[in-house]
Amino acid sequence: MTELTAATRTQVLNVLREQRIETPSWGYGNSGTRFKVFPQEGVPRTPQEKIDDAATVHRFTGVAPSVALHIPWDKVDDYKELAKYAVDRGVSLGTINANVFQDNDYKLGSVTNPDPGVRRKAIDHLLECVDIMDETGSGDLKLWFSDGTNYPGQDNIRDRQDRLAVALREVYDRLGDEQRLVLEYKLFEPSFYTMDVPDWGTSYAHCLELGPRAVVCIDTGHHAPGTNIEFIVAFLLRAGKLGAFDFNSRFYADDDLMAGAADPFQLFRIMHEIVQGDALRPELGIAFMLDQCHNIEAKIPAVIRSVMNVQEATAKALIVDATALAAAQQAGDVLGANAVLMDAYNTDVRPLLADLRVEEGLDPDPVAAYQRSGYFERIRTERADGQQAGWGA
Ligand code: LRH
Ligand code: MN
Repeated sequence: MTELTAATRTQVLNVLREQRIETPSWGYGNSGTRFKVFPQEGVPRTPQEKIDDAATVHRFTGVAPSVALHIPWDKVDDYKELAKYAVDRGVSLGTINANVFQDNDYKLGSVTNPDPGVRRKAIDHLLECVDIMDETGSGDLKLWFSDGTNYPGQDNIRDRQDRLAVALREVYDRLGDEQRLVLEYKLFEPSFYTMDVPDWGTSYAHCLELGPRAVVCIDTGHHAPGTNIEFIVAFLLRAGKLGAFDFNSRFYADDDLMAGAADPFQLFRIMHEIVQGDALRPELGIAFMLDQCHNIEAKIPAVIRSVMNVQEATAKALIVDATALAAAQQAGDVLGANAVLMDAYNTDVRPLLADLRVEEGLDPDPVAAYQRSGYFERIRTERADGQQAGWGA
């Protein structure tokens, strides 16, 4: 149990008060697996209703003031109006996620497709997403490509990298001065032999080639089992190329379960590298987002719980006795150093976070407060008819 001095406690609370966790619009819609998508009562039908749910999460947690959009799942006629709709409800529109993974033309790839016509179509969608960012005032364009191959010989691996580089260059050059390209990698699925951006190294190399406003997105579900993600965090932080996180958790593959649910210790180790790198400061520009699917659990409470899991991992990382840790590391005291970290991890920080919420005028237990609010009962009735939002896959 790590004891906190009053000064440290105040410092930790100040950092936690400034934490910002972006929630995904698609986390409020229906989602599932290839076997089944289970609809739920009260699921939003429009981008506006997804924003209402995101605003509700922010109302109860105080640290989720922006919502990421996915195009075309959140397509509207007037994005300026949608941005105002969000602001009027206390949130802002965040990262714009492009989608070149659901069109029939992209079977053999989007920007890496052997067919130049298909590549053009995909690049035009990415450029359209930058136009949308100009409307919403979003800073980040997040690119994840399902592009890859399923069988050896299916296509030329190097040619696909050349095609990818050409597309990324065109999009990068279109960005405004305050805008960034955030390149997300994924080891496999939906392609099962090669993915064209399979790992952090490939994303990092393309981002280096592009320029300073190209950064890497780490989705915690996109690695081979056993991958030491906090090493990737430390490396990219040192290189100034860590741009964003898609937090979720998994037991096996890209399970997209609630952040911190499957492996809270891993989330703590990741946040420990962030805290050590002093990377929670907003000016570092690292976007902390959730990217999850709530296939069987109630969606809004699941997002609230996930935000709280990230807060708890962060609070544990912030209470690590950095002086004692550095001393033990310098002394080669292996067990001592590990014990300092485990002390913090094994410290119950929930009372600290409950106090913070009370200081911020929030209920100490956001999930219980949401359950008592009647919000679900209201949306269940209001949204009884109409087409529920989903991935449209
Ligand atoms: C791909 C991914 C990507 C999103 C999608 C919803 O697996 O992580 O970040 O576009 O999920
Ligand atoms: Mn993701």
